[in-house]
Formats: sequence, C-alpha cells, structure tokens
Amino acid sequence: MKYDFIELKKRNSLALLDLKAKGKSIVGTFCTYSPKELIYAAGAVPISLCAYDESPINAAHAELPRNLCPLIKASYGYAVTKKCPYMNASDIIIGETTCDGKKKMYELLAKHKEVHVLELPNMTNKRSLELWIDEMRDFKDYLEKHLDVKITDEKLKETIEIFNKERDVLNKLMDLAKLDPSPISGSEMHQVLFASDFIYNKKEKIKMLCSYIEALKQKDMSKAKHKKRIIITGCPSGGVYEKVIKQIEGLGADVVAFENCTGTKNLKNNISTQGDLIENIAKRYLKIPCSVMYKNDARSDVIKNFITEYKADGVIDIVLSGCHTYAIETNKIKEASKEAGASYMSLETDYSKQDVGQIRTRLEAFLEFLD
Ligand code: BJ8
Repeated sequence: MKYDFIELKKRNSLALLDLKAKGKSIVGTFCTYSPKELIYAAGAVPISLCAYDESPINAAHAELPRNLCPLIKASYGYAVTKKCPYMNASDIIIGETTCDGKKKMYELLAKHKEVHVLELPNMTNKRSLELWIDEMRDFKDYLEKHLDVKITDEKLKETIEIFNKERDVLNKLMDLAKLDPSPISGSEMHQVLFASDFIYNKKEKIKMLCSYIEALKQKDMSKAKHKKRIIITGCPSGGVYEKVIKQIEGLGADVVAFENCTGTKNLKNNISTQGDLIENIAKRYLKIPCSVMYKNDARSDVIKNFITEYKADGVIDIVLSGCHTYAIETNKIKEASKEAGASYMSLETDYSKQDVGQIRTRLEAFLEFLD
C-alpha cells in the first residue's frame, strides 16, 4: 500500500471544491484555537487558511506593515490576490483575538469575506474559561444561524468522538519518533501533519494513518544509525519547512518532535463526551500552550517533558520575523531546554529564500556543537 498523504490531500481538495459546488459550506480558520468540532457538527468543512508561501506577501503591503509576521501578510495577500482556492471557497472565516497582527488583519479581511472573530481570553484562569465557554455557546448559535442548521448534542458528541480518534492516531504516529532510531523522519512527519489539516474525509484519513503506523512499526531499523535528535518548537513551521526541517536532515540530524501548531499544539488533549459538551470543548481549547497567553508556563513544561520522552539533544525555536510573543518566550524556552539537558537555539526567519545559506551555517554550527 502506498501512503501518499500529499496525494490524498490533493484528492480531498478537488473533492472539496466539488462538494462546495454542490452546496457544502466551507469555513476557513487561521488558528489552532478554532473549535473545529463545532464547525464539523454544523455540517461544514473547516479548512486552514494560514498561508505558507512568499508569493502573496507583496499584495498585502499596501495595507499591512512590511515588518509584520509573514504568516499574516501571506494569508491576507491571498485574500487580496484571490489566488488561494480555499480562501475563495470559504463561506465564513473564523478568527480569534490572538496576536495583535492577526486581530488587525481580521478587521481588513472583513472587507473581503464574512468574518466571525471569537474573543479568546488572554489568560487561562476561571474567569477566562467562563468567557471562553460563553464564546463557544455564541459560536454555536452563530453557525446555526448562518448555515441554517441545528447542531444537536448527538451530532456534536459523534463529531467529538471522531476528532478524539483522529488526535489519538496522530499522537500514536508522533510517539513512534520516541524510538531511537526513529522509523519516521521529521520531514515525513511534517508532511503528514501538514497534509492532515486539508484531508476533510476523516474516516479515510484515520484508516490510512492506522495502516501507515503499522507499516512503520514493521520497518527494519537494525542497520539504522543513531543521529542527533532535535525538537522543533515556536511558530508554525509550514512556511520554513525547506530551509529549516529539510536542512537539519540534510546535515545528518533527525527532527523527532514538533512542539508547534503544525504538531502537538494541535493534537494534545481530547474532549470528554460526558456532561456539557460545549464546556468540554472550551476547556480543551483553552489548554493550548500558545505564546499569546499571559503566563504561558505550560509550554516550558511540555518542552521539558519532550526532551526526556524523545531523548532529544537539541531544541530549535522558530520565530517568524515580527512575532513578538514567540520572540519574548525564547529565553524561557532556552532555560527550560537547558534544565532538561538539551542545547537550544532560536532561529528568526521569514518566508523568503534570502537567508537559506545563513540558516544552514547556523544549523551546521549548532549540530556540530551537539557532538
Ligand atoms: S495557537 S501559534 S496558530 S496564534 S507567528 S500569526 S502568533 S505573529 S500563528 Fe498561532 Fe494560534 Fe498560537 Fe498556533 Fe501571530 Fe506569531 Fe505570526 Fe502566529
């Protein structure tokens, strides 16, 4: 069997646009805090609109500052150029009050699309949770009204179960990299996780993932050599995959975990199907350890645990240029990494190709230092 997740992603994208033509609603999202279960339970397809290439950025410069994070500029650039089929197909776009750049971008985006912004609290205390639960209830009402559907408890429970299963399977896949040597490379893992967001047919995806995991477990690793093991953390890595992940591997090291929104931030913590489902959804999403939160200590704890669990030698913290919250957290993550016995490097970059050589030199020096 061939495990081509990129091919499955392509097939799903085409089928999705076909479904759209037949009347299926598409809801664009920009953040891991988007409660996708509610969108799915409303009979719509949630699709990620975060852009990961440089090409639409220039189109955003008339309205957004040049020194803004490339993820925001590229995503907005696609709204302006209308060159992203997912953005074009989205009936509604969901935003959250995360970083300042994204918040202001959603104001501009509302000129192009129907935008609904969820008020994400800045903290994770009891009062914040109450606000977030209210937001989830309002969001359910909003979806019901705008999509002319009823989100029943039964449908929501069924959807939560599917998403829990999907998270379980993807976590099992990521757990395989705890083996030393790992049967899956970081770039393969990244490709699967990245494609995963665009494969809306969850049953087909779960089935393919389960048999992929079995095949990886059977892989003969007896001749594989030990390599230096790296954890990637920080901003989403989709736009810097070639210049960071691929270059690390090209230099002979292994990426064993992604503590970012391409990886574990998106996949940890399941949702209970007992009691108040909306409350359970709110609780799960508020646990995401993103740097936009005041006192985001949970991220340091995750890093420390990962270093032990994945037997990591080094942590590379990706900071997209202009992302102040992740930039400020670098010292905290450096300390956490050192405490757990791993070397640390922060890497500030954007979506351009200008710093490919410079990044290679820095990676070479860092990986050499691990020896
Ligand atoms: S949960 S990481 S997807 S906010 S990199 S746009 S924070 S300036 S992407 Fe993010 Fe949600 Fe957090 Fe994840 Fe702003 Fe930083 Fe750019 Fe960012």
